[in-house]
Amino acid sequence: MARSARPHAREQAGDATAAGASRRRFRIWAAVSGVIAAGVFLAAAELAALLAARDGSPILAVGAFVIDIVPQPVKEFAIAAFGAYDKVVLLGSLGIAVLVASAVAGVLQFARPPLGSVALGIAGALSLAAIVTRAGATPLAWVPPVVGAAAGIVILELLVRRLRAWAGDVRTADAAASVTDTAPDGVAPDEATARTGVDRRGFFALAGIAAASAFVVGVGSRVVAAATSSIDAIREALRLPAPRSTVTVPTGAELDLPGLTPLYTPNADFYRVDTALTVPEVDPATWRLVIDGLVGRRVELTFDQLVGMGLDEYSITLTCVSNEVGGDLLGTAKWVGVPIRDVLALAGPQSGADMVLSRSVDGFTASTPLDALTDPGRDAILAVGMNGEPLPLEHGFPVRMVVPGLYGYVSATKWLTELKVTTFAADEAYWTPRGYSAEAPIKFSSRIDTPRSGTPVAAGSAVIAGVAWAQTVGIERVEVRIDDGDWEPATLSAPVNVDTWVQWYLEWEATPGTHYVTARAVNRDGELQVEERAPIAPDGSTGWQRVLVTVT
Ligand SMILES: Nc1nc2c(c(=O)[nH]1)N[C@H]1C(S)=C(S)[C@@H](COP(=O)(O)O)O[C@H]1N2
Ligand SMILES: [Mo]
Repeated sequence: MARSARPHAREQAGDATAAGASRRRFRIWAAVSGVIAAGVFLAAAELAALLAARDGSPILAVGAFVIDIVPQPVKEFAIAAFGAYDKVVLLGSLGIAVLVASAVAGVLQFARPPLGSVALGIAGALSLAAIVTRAGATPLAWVPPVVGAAAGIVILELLVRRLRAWAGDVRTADAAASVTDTAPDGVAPDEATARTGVDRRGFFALAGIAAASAFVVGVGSRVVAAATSSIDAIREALRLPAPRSTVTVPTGAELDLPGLTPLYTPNADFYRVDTALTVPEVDPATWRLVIDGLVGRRVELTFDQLVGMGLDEYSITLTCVSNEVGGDLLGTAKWVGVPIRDVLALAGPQSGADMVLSRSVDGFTASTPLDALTDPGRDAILAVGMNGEPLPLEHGFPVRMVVPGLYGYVSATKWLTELKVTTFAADEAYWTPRGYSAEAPIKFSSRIDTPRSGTPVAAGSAVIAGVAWAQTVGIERVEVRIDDGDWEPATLSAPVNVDTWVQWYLEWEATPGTHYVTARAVNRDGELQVEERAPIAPDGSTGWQRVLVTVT
C-alpha cells in the first residue's frame, strides 16, 4: 500500500472525515441495536403474558396508564380530531416515543455502557409499576415486564458488545493501514480487515435473528392471545331467560324518512365511549357483583342470582356528556335488566348515604345520586341484554348500568363489578377530578338529521327531520325555523316513553339559495331548550342546532 506519495495534510483531513463517518455509522447501528432490544423486550413480555398472565402485557398496561394520565383537553382534542381512532393515535404517539427512547438507549449503551441497560431496566420498572397498580391485577402480572426487561437487556448487551468489537477492529485496521504495513499492536492490515469482517458479520447475524424472532414472537403472541380469547364464544353460547315484559312500541313511533336516525340504534352502530384500551373480558360464570359501603349487610350476587331476580325490557336513550350540539354520541336501545333499587334493597342502604359509586372491572367509576337509583318512578337498571341479545362485549358484557336522565359518565358503568353505597363528600368518581361535574343530569336537546350541511337539497318539497330527547320528562314539541322566519311546530312520532327520544319532521317548500334551518325543543315541563352555547365540560353542551342548507 503506497501512500507516502500523497501530500500529508490532505491525507489527514481525509482520515478525519472517514473516522467521523464511521463514528456516525456505528452510532446508527447502536441506535438500531436499542430498537431491536426494545422489540425483544416487548416480544418476550407478550409471550410471557400469553403463558403466565394476560393482564401483564406492558404494551396494554402502559397504554392504559397513558390514557388515564393524558390531560383532559388533549383527550377531547383526540376524540374531536380522530373520533373512534383516538386511542390508536394516542398509542401511535406512545409507540414513536418508545422508538426514540430505545434508539437513545442503544447509543448510550455503545458510548457509556451500561447506561443503555440501565435505561431498559428503568423502562421495565415503570411498566411493572403500571401493571401491578392496575385495578384487578392478577398475582403473576409482574412476570411479563420482568421477563421482557431481562431479555431486552441481554440482547442489548450482546449486540453492543459485538458492535464495539467491530468498531475496535475498524480502528485497528485504519490505524494499521495509515501508519505502516504493520499496525502498532503488531496486527497486519489484512488480518485486521479480516477480523473486522468476522465481527461485523457476528453483529448483523445476531441483530437479524433478534429482530426477526422479536417480530414473529411478539406479533404471534398478540394474535394468539386475541384469537384464543374465549369470551366471544361464552357470550355466543349464553342464553338469557326471556324477559317477563317487553317494550310496547306504539304505532307511529317510528317514522320512515330517508336520512332520519332509526328509533332503535342497531348494536353495531351504537356509539361507544370508554377509557378501556382493550375490551375487558368478564366471564359471567365467575362474575360477582358486590354491594357494600353504607349498607345493612354486604351482598354478593352471581350472574344467575341477578338474572333470577326477573328480567324486564326497558326502552332508554343513552347520552354522552361529550355529545356536542348536533353530535351523534347518543343512541337508543331496548335494554333487558333488573331494577337497581331491587338490588340495592338486598343490602339495605343506610340513612346518610347520598351516592352510589359504581365500579367497573377496569377501575372506571361513576358517581350516581342514590335517589336516582331508588326512585320507583325512574327505571334505573342493571342491564344484561341490549336489543334482543346479551350485551355486546364493548357495551359492558355481562352487566352494566343504565339510568334514564343522567349522562353516561355518571351512571352507565359497563363491566360492572361493585356498587358502593357512599356519599358525594366521601368518594369521587373517575371523571370528577378530570374536569367534569360529580352530578350531571342530561340537558334535554334536539338534533337535525336531515338535511345535512354540505349536502345540497333540490328545490321544491323537502323534509326536515331529526330526533329530540328529554329523558325522565318527555318532549312536548319541536319547533323549526327557516332563516329568520316564524317558529313552526314539527310533527312528532308517537313517544315510546319519556326515557326514549322522539323523532320529528317538518315539510318544507325549499326555495333556491342558501338557508339556515334551526331547531329547538320544549319539554313536558314547558321548558324551552337552552339557546346559549355551552361546551361539553363540565356538565354537557347546550345550544340550538343550526344547519346551513344549499338549495339548488
Ligand atoms: N367501565 C366503563 N364504563 C363506562 C365508561 C367507561 O369509560 N368505562 N364510560 C361511560 C360513558 S362516558 C358513557 S357515555 C357510556 C357509553 O356507553 P356505550 O359505550 O355503551 O355507548 O358508558 C359509560 N360507562
Ligand atoms: Mo360519556
